[in-house]
Amino acid sequence: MCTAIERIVNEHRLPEPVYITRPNMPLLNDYIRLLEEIWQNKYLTNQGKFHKRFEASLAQYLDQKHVSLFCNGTVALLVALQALRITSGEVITTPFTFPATSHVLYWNRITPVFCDIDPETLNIDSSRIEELITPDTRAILGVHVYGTPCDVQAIRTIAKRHGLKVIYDAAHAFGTFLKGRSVAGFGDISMLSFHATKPFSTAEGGALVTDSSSLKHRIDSLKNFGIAGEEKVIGPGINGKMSEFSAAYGLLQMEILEEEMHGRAKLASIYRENLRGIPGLTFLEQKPELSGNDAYFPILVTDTVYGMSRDDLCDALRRCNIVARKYFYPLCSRYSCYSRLPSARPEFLPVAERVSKSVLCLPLYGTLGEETVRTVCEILSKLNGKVVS
Ligand code: T4K
Repeated sequence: MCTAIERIVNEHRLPEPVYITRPNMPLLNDYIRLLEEIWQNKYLTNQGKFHKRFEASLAQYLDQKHVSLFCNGTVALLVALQALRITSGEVITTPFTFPATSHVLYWNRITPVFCDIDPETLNIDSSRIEELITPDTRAILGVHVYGTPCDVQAIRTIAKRHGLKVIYDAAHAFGTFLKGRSVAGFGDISMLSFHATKPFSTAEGGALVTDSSSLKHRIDSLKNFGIAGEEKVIGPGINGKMSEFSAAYGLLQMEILEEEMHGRAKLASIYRENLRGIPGLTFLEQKPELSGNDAYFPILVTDTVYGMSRDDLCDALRRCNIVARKYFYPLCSRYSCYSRLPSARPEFLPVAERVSKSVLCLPLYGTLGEETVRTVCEILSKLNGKVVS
């Protein structure tokens, strides 16, 4: 590492690691009060009182007809495919996502067909979907990456034209609203993740959202071993249930959600203000029609302009105790389990390849101090142009 970088690291190194995220936890005493109720009821899982209350509050907050709670987002997505009876053929999806998105297809014996992404939104490029449709295509699985909605209208039109289902991995999109409508409400089914690393969390947890009563019924039995009555099993289900401990925690999360969103929005605006104009660094611009959740703050590093590669920048930040993350590198299409698929060839995915090699997510969570964000920006500004020897 060159001396100029060494000097910046020594000057700005933070005393403790600053992680990409930290969960916003409710007051312990508030949770203890709910735990006392659980202790009294002795109902720990299987659609108990807290589960019912949490499901209803989420449906109300999202303004959606049906929400089904799950033990995590991955199992929820597995069940979404089963509920739509998509268990063979091909599904068109994005390679620029967390492994779970492709893996649920594989676990359902479906071949993922990777589509390139839009350079503006970093989501599946709707203008490239139709060329990938074959007689085996069953559905489109979009991901609202970093909470930015996919081109939902174009995808709906394509799906209608070709008789395909639409599923959204909305793991990042809880609390985002497009023209006032929850981003969790698009497609036949949307999946939410409430993992500890999300702005809204139940430690582990997730949900499926649909406006179809019959799908809600099928989802609820599939996540409970396929049971549809004491003496009735409608199909090979799984155990995807959320416990009362997570549901009670989720209810308390709803009370502190606004504060978390507010904190994130403020910090994201400080990032934007201070990073704008640093040569070779760009970030996603805010859209007036979108009320976002600031789940992540991704920057894209153009090494030839910034003077340092994304990987060297990530290393330099780590030396300053700033634990930025390369979400999402490598692309799913690069994993050994998918890299031999025809659609996984890098030359078919030029935008996704470029973005995954240049993206870096900076720390962002409600309780991250403003001063820390300013320090991260100062370091990014000072590192600009410092060539790694
Ligand atoms: N689809 C998409 C697009 C997703 O992004 C995800 C999950 C899914 C589907 C699947 O949903 P779930 O089945 O998980 O509900 C994390 C999360 O595990 C994962 O949920 C999330 N996406 C992904 C983007 O990030 P890691 O392996 O990068 O997390 P980890 O353990 O390195 O944690 C990051 C930082 O967060 C830590 O350095 C410190 C902090 N942290 C983490 C945990 C777990 C805490 O402060 N407390 C904690 O309890 O995957």
